[in-house]
Amino acid sequence: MATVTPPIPPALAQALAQARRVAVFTGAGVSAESGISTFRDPLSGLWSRFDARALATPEAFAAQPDLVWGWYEWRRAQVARAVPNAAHRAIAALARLVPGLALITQNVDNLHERAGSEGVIHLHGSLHAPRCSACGQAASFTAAPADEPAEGRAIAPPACGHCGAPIRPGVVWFGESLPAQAWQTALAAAGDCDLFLSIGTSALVYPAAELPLRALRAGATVAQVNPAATPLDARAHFNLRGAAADVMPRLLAAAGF
Ligand code: BV8
Ligand code: ZN
Repeated sequence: MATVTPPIPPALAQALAQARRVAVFTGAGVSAESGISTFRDPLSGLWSRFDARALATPEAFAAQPDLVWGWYEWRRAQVARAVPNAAHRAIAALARLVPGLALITQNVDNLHERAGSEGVIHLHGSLHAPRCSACGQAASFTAAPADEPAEGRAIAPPACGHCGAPIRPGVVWFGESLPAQAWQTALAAAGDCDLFLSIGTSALVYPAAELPLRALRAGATVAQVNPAATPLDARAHFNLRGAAADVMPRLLAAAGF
């Protein structure tokens, strides 16, 4: 993808410099420059190699637990090999510079945390919070992810130590509700912020994609960082057509941070 380096609009830099409460909303694109596959990019997107929407469902896990668990273990290995990029680091730095910052992510990786962000709101769960598919008991990984599980390799999920049912990934699958606490916290942050930054998301998955619209309705300034257009383009006040790891450090610098 050609990296463009859009200039930072002075009005956006000023909005960030003066913001009292900032909500940052991230999707797979913020981890793309760390080498984590996004869902939709035609070249590397998970969709192109797996039918991710077919795998990221309770029905798929019930029907093919080994294939689904193997896919998530492959993704967990990908994350373990990755390092946070300049976008993750700029977002972590921003939290130390503005009075109130809420970081809401759709991602299931732990790169925001490894960049130093705290209190990350995971709307769609985490690769690092496996739990029993029956009794819900939290499980811990018995081993590091297989070094290089071949994509699509089936791996039998471990059995729950409490009830013996298969352990499942701690993510929110399509058709499943979002964690109530995370969703309520994210809604409140979107409704309360004066600047909402949507970074690296195709803005297609609901209800998460409601958040920038809620911020708009509440009168916040909404800016988007994405090399490609999304349905949010028509509504956002600012569309920075560029890569997050390039734009985010420049946005902080333009704001005088
Ligand atoms: C629910 C965890 C109901 C698992 C995920 C029709 C209309 C509206 C909604 C629906 C519908 N049919 C079904 C639904 C509901 C469904 C949904 O929204 N489907 C979509 C596909 C239409 N939603 C659900 O099922 C949700 N639950 O609705 O529950 C309910 C209600 C009450 C009671 C019971 C049930 C649950 C959705 C959560 C699914 N889980 N993830 C896993 O990871 O495996 S979603 C998953 O996909 C991600 O978490 C993420 O949210 C989404 C992918 O989106 P992005 O993060 O945006 O990534 P994507 O690849 O799409 O885009 C990357 C972007 O980055 C691109 O724009 C690209 O240009 C950009 N980019 C690339 N490089 C860079 C970059 N940007 C910046 N810098 C770069 N370098
Ligand atoms: Zn159990």
